[in-house]
Amino acid sequence: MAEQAGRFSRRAVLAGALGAAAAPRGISMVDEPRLPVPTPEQLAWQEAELSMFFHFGVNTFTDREWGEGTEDPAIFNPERFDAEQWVDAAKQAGFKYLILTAKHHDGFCLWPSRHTKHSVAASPWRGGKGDVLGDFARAVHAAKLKLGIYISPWDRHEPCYGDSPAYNKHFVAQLDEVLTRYGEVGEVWFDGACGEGPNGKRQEYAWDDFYATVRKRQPKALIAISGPDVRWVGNEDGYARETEWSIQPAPNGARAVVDGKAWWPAECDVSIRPGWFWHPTEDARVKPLDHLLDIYFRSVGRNSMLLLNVPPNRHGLLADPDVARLAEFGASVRRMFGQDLARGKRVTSSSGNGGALTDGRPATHWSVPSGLPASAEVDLGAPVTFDVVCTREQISRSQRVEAYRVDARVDGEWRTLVQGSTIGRKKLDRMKPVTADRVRLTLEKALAPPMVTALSLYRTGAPGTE
Ligand code: FUL
Repeated sequence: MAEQAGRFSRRAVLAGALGAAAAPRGISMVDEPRLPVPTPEQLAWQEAELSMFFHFGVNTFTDREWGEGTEDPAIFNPERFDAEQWVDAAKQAGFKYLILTAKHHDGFCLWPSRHTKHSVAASPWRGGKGDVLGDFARAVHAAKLKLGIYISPWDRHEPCYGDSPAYNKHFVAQLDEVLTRYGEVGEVWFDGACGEGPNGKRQEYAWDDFYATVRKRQPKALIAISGPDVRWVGNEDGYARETEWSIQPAPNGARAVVDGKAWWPAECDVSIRPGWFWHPTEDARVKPLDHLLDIYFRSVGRNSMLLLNVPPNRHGLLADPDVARLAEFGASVRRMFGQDLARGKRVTSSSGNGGALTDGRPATHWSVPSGLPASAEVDLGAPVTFDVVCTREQISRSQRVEAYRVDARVDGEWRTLVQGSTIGRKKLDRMKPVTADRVRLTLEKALAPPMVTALSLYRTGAPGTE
């Protein structure tokens, strides 16, 4: 019941964006239309592809998903806590932004906050001198990865919750702490969940104050989910839609608005286990490798960031099955995309510089100044077998392609392999293995003159290509 309320609230915050699967209207293909583009931080974030969530706190010790706020800090004692172990496992598997639940809905703070007694300082762990967020931040920075902080506005412990001005002040003070004590922060993750306060009053969050605090203290941090820089994809399965636009109706707080639209790319959150927190019975329910790879194709391969949750256990460590699965996942992704079979192959295009598609250089793109459809044909020289076609747009110049097609010449006959819609940062199309000596990309419809940086071919053996 409560859980439903939380999910609904987050949806409500995003109402307007979620229905926007279709192309943003009102823009026609003219020479250089005004389209929103990513900030440098959004661009770097999208290039990173993989981020990891660590749900950890009193729920880890109570076997619950949502705490009540009445948990005794005495239960928090992860006696072998080692943030470096978490960070190593994430880094080896290719994850670049690591986000810790510094405070979940139960209100227990994983850092010693001056504004509440309900924190690690009241726990027996390290004699009350420990700081989970501090150790985590140090390990993330030492590994040269990006630090992310999840801090729940909904707080079931804090007595002033529900007295809106008082609680908003309290929350801003806590935000200020986590944003000033731990070095550079790359992402701040706000959940929209908003329950009743103990006094029966409903808390009205002062989002503008929250955003202003982040902008002031960490101008480079992306504000995610209930925030204007990164958009929740709308489910917790890790799946984006086939058609996924980073151009969206501008949310409140957007940095740059162009004709009512902003750059608001999607993030796909999902847990490696059934729950967000660690539960003793779920060590045997870590998602199989094929499931995780399928998620990769449906998130990263659909113009989105994957945010995979891996919850530490009561020892304060990632459990063995999760560590093993992450290593398999990282190795599989590296192997699958290790060799681009189209790299360096000759391209003939109906217009523009099609050669940019196979030159392996992200900075160059095939630019089609006017007139669609336009096509570019890759001569593979000899029959080549592949099962994934990867296309990429030059998103520093916005997202433009609305419809494309991929055809291949198999035994002298052309056949259509893909009839697609959006491309965006990266589109991965899976198929049964195809052996072809020529592959043709046709751009059929676009908001503006398309700029496509890459057409790559891979033999992956991935799930969905059997
Ligand atoms: C949800 C929360 O209520 C869950 O507990 C979890 O933190 C998930 C990522 O977001 O809305």
